[in-house]
Amino acid sequence: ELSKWRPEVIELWEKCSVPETINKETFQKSFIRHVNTTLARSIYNVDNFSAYQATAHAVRDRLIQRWNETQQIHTERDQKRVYYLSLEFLLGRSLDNALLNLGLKDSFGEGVKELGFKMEDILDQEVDAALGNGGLGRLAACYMDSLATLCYPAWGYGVRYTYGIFQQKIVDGYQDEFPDYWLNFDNPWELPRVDIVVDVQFGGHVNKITEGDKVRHEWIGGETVQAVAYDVPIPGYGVKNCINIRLWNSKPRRKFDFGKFNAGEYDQAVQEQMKAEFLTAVLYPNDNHMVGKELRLKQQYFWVAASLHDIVRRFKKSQRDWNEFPDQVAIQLNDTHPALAIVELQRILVDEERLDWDAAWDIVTHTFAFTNHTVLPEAMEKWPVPMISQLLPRHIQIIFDLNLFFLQRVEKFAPGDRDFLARLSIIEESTPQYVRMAHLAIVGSHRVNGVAKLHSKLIKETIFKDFVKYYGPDKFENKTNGITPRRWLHQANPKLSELITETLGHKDWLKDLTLLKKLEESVHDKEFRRRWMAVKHSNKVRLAEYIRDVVDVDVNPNALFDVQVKRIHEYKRQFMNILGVIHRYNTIKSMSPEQMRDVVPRVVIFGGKAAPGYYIAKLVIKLINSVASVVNKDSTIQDLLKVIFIPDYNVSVAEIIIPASDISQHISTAGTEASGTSNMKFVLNCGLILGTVDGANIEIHEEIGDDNIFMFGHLAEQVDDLRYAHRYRDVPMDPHLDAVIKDIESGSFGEARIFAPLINTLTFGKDYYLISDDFGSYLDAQKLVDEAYKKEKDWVKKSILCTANMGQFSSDRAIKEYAESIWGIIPVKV
Ligand code: GPV
Repeated sequence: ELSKWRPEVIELWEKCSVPETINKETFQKSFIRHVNTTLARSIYNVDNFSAYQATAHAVRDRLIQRWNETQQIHTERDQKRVYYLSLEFLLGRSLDNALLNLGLKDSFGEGVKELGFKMEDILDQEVDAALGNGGLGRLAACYMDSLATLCYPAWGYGVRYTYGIFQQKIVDGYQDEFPDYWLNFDNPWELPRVDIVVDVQFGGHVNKITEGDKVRHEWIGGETVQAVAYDVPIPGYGVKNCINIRLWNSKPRRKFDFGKFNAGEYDQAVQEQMKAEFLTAVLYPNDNHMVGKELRLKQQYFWVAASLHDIVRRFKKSQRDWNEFPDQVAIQLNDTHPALAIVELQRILVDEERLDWDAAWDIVTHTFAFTNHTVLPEAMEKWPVPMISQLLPRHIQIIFDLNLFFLQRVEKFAPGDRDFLARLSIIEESTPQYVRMAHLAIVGSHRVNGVAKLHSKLIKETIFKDFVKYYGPDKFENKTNGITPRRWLHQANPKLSELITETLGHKDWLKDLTLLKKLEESVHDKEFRRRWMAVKHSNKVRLAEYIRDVVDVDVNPNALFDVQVKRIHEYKRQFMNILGVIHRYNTIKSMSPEQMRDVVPRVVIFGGKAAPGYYIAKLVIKLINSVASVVNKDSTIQDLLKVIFIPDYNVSVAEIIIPASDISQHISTAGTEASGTSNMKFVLNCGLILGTVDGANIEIHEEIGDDNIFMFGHLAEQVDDLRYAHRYRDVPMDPHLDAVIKDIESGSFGEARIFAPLINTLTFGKDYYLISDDFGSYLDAQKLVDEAYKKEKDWVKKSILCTANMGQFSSDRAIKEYAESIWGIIPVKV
């Protein structure tokens, strides 16, 4: 395609595109140029925010270069690519991460200092990109970091929400939600691609056209919404590779309804236009919970259709045969949110590319793979057939056809077993009928995976049991989650990172986390232990300052910091934690001064958002704050206990909290937390954990050993029987729990009637999450924590061994496993 230019032109391009060397001086030039031109400001009015913008733009210039080179070489080599489809990418801030991954932090830091700014202040200006709810969205972000760092040819596809996850404020102890209008001041981390626009169709009808002995289908009419691409560059660590997340934004078509316009209904014509923009306006704020809003289904199809169009267009450029599609393209479905992609690809191949049905289906099933992230029934996506029919009339036909052919094969496998057929069917035969998205995802994929060993075992034994019978066990795999050590240690905990690098004598551990193992040798080194503790202490001081700023409470950095930060959910049992806090409070209050001298002072820290419609979760927040306001001003307990609820927990707040924890809680009812990923972040940052036998806690336990973790509670295999007992027998409540409940009911923490619905979950609600069953062993485990914390030397050793044994939990390990056993892709290094 170069041939259209004269040689002199090409030469000039080459001369002008030599990348500038990057150092302090060239950075400063670039900074000032951006202040002057991009921001149209001058030395007279640069504040910290413009300094942030100018620095971000200077970094962005370098990212774009790398991004271009990466795309160029990936196109040239034309290797198989993976496309990671995720409705959520919880990226957080980008500047610090980009500076560290590009190795520019020191030189740029010097550069801004000489210009009269502090890098810390500049970094603090950035607003989080919070296009996700919790673990699922953050996992996607960690995976993009690893895909870039390991040089895989990969793209992310997502939605550019105008409003990310809501901001949480606490008013009178209750959660209030505020819109997260994160694009308020220009976003330097995205490149608008006004030239990349895809038409997405909704509604209309299907014509069946017979041509000889063939029939084809034509989907026409309805409305069209346009998808515009915004590209977000993701730099790898210590490599030139820089990959792309393409986020789609909806906008109205430029042509509009002139019929209405001419009829004098100008305002109505404009309103219709505005509706199109609304499609990508807001991220749905539910975690592990399905709410069947039509707009959400529209978002899903909009994003899937635009992404597949893009993927198919890229494939077609290479002029290959369609059979080669699965050799060039792997598509990973992050949960069932993008499951319609399976139907859309079949539609493109059959209706538009005119492949025959079976050939098309063979391509589809060799292309897709599906990750499941939960076994909770309320989280399983299903959409009413009438809703899909209205919005996507051709897709619903394809779904019924796929299901028919699938069930015909199942019928041959299990002749006459109608119940088996009904259980496997993609369609739930209720009134109205529903499409079960997980079933669609399994039938349309060649591989299905869970996200931790226990979870992957449970999906095979419970929700997908019948599919295992039909397909055999090999279609189902485990890929234990991982986290990126770049953000979650190097960036969030610079002091620990430095100490590790100095001790090991290299930085290679950031690309091969198993090298941390060597830290074990230093546990006997007294000076090393002193420095290790000093790092933890200074991180606790940093958190204490943050707590003073946001909630105006003084906490003692020498106290044991006990943290539970994650989405508020009944299955995660923050309720059990705060009930335990009340028990501790009452125990201390009943002590003599001598006894009190033996108590380990504790700061119990909570953080997390509740879905706006989740009444019980919101009451848990209220209870935590009510307990906090009583405990924190009770001078009779001599600062032995403080309770803090940190508002608006998000990625950048997590970066302050996690390095400062002594102990963190991961206490879901066994079998309910698919994996958890913050458990990995805490342990990597040398915090011990108190956890149930659930999710990745189990594998962390295996790696770090019995002495360095506090595990308690019933096992997943006992849960059914325990629930049965609550349902059909009179199970006496744990006596300590009973005392705590009576205390709340007596009004010790404010008007008791407020908390009645919460307490009812334990009684009338049959204690579905088994708080009473685990309460005794929970309190016992907490006692062990206190005793262990008193033995300072041993505690530091445990802490070191935690970090040293976390090698397995890098997202690099996880991504390599996906690449090798599911996607079949190889690195292409720039
Ligand atoms: I489904 N997860 C989430 O954050 N949101 C969801 O809607 C669903 C799952 C989480 C799981 O709860 C975690 O256990 C897991 O670690 C995470 O997904 C990543 O796999």
